[in-house]
Amino acid sequence: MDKRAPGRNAELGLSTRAIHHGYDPADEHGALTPPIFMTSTYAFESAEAGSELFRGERAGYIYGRTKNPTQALLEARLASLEGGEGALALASGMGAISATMWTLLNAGDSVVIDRILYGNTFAFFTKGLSRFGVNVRLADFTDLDALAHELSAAGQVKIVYFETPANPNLRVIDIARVSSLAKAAGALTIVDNTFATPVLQNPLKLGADLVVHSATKYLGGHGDLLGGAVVGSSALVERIRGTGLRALTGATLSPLNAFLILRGLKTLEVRMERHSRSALEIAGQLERHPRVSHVAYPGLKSFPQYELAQRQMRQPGGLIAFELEGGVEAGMDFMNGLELIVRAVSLGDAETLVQHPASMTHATYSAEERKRHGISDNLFRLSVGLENVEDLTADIAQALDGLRD
Ligand code: 4LM
Repeated sequence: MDKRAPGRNAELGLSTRAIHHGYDPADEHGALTPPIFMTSTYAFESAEAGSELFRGERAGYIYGRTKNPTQALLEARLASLEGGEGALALASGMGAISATMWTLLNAGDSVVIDRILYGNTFAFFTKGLSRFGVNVRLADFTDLDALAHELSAAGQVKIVYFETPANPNLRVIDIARVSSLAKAAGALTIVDNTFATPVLQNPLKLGADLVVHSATKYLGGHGDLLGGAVVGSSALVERIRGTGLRALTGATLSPLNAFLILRGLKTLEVRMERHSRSALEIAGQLERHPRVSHVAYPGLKSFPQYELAQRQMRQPGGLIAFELEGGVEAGMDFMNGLELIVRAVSLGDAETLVQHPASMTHATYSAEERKRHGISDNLFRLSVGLENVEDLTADIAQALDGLRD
């Protein structure tokens, strides 16, 4: 579409770009759907051409670890949706995060990370990178004074890293204000936009330098693949491709999965609307139920950062965190009492999923760390899917009503 309407793409709507950007059927025998290039390597026109490709004197494909045409189309679309110059597709969200950090950091560098992160991201920083001489410091990013203090106390900070909404308790971080504090301190801001997706917010437009994604979640959208992405300036993204992907992780997305994510992107906007609408209804149902002691959902007026969420996010998203009267035991009984909703980690799928962060996705935090960081052991997380909402509310009602007194 960019070829047929050069210069017009920026004006096109998000779904239009998710469906058309970067592909012209005329280039591929008129095929409506872009082909999957299942190839590991590429034939060089001549021996000299191969050498020129390696020296960067000629554009083209060399080997599938770093570039593939199906991935390239996915990368163009993700860059367009997030408002970045470039994007890099990787094998998983953890692949995207590790390739990025290993490219940008050296032993002796400092990073400041938010206290609430997906469990394995937290482990990557605090138990992984820290083993290689990176100084990993933690701050509560909802407290901007504390963050500013940490930025000055840590010496020169290279990277400021957070998720918003954060996994698992959905705390919302002010992207514009954190980015400007980081910039003033000479640090790059990196935001994990997995929970929101580019449909709900665009961190790059609010001052962030890079966005990372677990494409396993909403971008793929169907629970049938693992994938990841990094989006930002071409210079940063190409550095991550050349170092973090090519030499340090080899975390390459398969062409088939690139195709599946491209397919998922076509319905991303309509899916996010449905996820958000159903989640708002379910969050209200939970809030009204006497067995539920706490509900965290950015679309509820009772959410402590409701105003910020309204300002920063176009819709509140599909994830809800909640606690029941009776704590973990009641929550486990609730999970076991569900008949339609599936007990599983991950999120962003068509199926509604429920899990217990303290013993599942956030078991990488010690009990002491969870307490210190404000991740309640009683918290349960619901990823609201695309089923008919009345079937979901009925399942939740019967599981809550079935709890022992
Ligand atoms: C989960 N999450 O929470 P891969 N960033 C965020 C995430 O939630 C995740 C990743 C990165 C869950 C997985 C089991 C905000 C993952 C890591 O799983 O490596 O694609 O993404 O349930």
